[in-house]
Amino acid sequence: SADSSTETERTLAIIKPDGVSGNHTNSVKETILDHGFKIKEESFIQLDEDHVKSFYAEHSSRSFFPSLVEYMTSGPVLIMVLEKGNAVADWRALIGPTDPLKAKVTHPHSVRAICGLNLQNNCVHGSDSHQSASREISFFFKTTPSGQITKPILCF
Ligand code: RTP
Ligand code: MG
Repeated sequence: SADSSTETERTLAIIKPDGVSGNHTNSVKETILDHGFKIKEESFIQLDEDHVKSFYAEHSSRSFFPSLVEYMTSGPVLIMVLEKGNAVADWRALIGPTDPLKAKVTHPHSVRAICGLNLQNNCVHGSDSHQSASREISFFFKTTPSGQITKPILCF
């Protein structure tokens, strides 16, 4: 077959503070592995306000932004680089809709349906496009020219 780099793709997953404090880390990681993703790199980190403001910059003008910043800095998160074919779309499909209360109705087996609490405290993040995945992975991790991921840039 062709070079494996043409068949695999990477995306950024985060287990958010409510997911970590709610003890969902192990079950979410099991779900990830059960669905054929490799966890290429992972790290527990504590985000500060500047990190979150930059990471979620696209939402800076939204009314929920201050609350989102407070939420994402409220405790440690687990950041992971996931790899498989179609990783970006497949991880978004696995986590389900943004609002866990809606997810419970429309996607009851999704991660957010099972582990999410409400529209904000929804347990997990997933990159929403290839461009976002590339930006978000480089936000947290260094990647060598050959594509190998090294330790996170934001390591506390
Ligand atoms: P994410 O970026 O975290 O994977 O979530 P998403 O694409 O499904 O949703 P997005 O629109 O990007 O929103 C980012 C995060 O902001 C919080 N949120 N709060 N209170 C609200 O109205 C509201 N809307 C969004 C959620 O934590 C959401 O995941
Ligand atoms: Mg998003």
